[in-house]
Amino acid sequence: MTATGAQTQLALFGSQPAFPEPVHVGRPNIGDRAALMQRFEDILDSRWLTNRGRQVQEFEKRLAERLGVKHCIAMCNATIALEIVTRALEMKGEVIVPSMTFIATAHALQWQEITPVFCDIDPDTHTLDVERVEEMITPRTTGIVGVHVWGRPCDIEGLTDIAKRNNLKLVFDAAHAIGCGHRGRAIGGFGDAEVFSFHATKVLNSFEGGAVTTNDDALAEKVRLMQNFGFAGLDNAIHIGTNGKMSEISAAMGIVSLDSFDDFVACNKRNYLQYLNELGDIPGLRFVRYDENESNNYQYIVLQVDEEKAGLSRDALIKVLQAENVLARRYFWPGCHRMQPYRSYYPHAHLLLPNTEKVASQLLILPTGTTLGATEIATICAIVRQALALAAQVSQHLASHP
Ligand code: T4K
Repeated sequence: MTATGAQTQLALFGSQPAFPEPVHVGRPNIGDRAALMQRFEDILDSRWLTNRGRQVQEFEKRLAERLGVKHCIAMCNATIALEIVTRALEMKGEVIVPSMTFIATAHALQWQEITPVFCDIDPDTHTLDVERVEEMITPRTTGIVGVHVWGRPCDIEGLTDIAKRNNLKLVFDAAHAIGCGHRGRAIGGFGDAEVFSFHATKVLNSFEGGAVTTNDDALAEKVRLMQNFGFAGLDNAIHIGTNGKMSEISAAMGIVSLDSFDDFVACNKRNYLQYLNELGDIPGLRFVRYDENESNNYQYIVLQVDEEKAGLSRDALIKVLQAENVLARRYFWPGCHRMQPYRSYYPHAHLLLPNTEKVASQLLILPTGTTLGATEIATICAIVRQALALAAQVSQHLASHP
């Protein structure tokens, strides 16, 4: 991918976009292709394509070792993994979740006719506000699903304490958090269970995929049963179940991605530091920062735009970027509570979610990952700087010509 240079003329004024091809958020990282092809050959030769073959077993073992957790159950995706683990934990009635998350977190509950009760977030961490969680508990509450959004851990101790005191199950949606740590421990072993996503857009991908991790032997056994139709041996279903299995080809991709994981993270970190360096001091722009005392995967470049100080709204900035072929995203706008079916079920939910509403209206996600280099990032930063400088000129002009 080539860009036309850091001192680009904005396409808004009739010139060519800075990037001839779209620059996406979520471009997949791809590891050693030869190693991947060899694994594909092995799968075909073995004629064992799914149902916990060698690749899935190896992927699960390596993930469990890396995360320091007793059990890792590979899944076809994180959404099904969330459905299975919350069901295995017998969550029902109401479950407290943030609205500031991908819709899958809420849908995994609603799909089972569990009511997702949307709770507000802390405006700085973007994760569940523990005090608000406590207030949302009712006699129908059976659990909490916290989300380590952007890979930054929830207030794990606070949520664990609330869950214990109120006899609630606690699951973490760790879809963003592979390779991230909390107080020196890898995400993966907290709560009753954690759920990862290895979707194509994630720092570690298996095309589609996910995993449940837990240190609870009985829960792991139940999740394994439930992901494979409840089968305990041949022709013997002993439990209700579904099909949550990961295929061999996905696991092969996962293993090859794991082999290159540290390189992917190093690249993400380089990109993140460049963005901070080039845009970090601009009034009205604030990047989500990662705690350098912990492990991070730096997979999301999250920029918060304060329109009053920046002179340009988040949505206007997105439009400028799009005109330049930079397809920034508005994760997680407008919040689950403003999407269906929740918008119809709870039309007043926004009244209890002021921080979610504000944050969701200000965030934009910028492209990163191994497909981007320093030149492309410099160009993206130049576009942002130019857009803000132009907005400032326009408002100065308007102020001096009332
Ligand atoms: N919990 C949380 C907190 C999550 O963020 C997610 C998923 C889940 C649970 C559920 O996990 P999974 O069941 O998916 O394992 C994308 C992903 O599809 C989704 O997995 C992810 N979160 C979410 C944050 O992003 P969309 O609707 O934005 O996808 P889409 O098709 O617009 O693509 C996103 C960007 O990636 C685009 O710029 C295009 C680019 N892309 C996408 C694919 C698939 C590529 O460049 N190549 C590709 O192969 O949800």
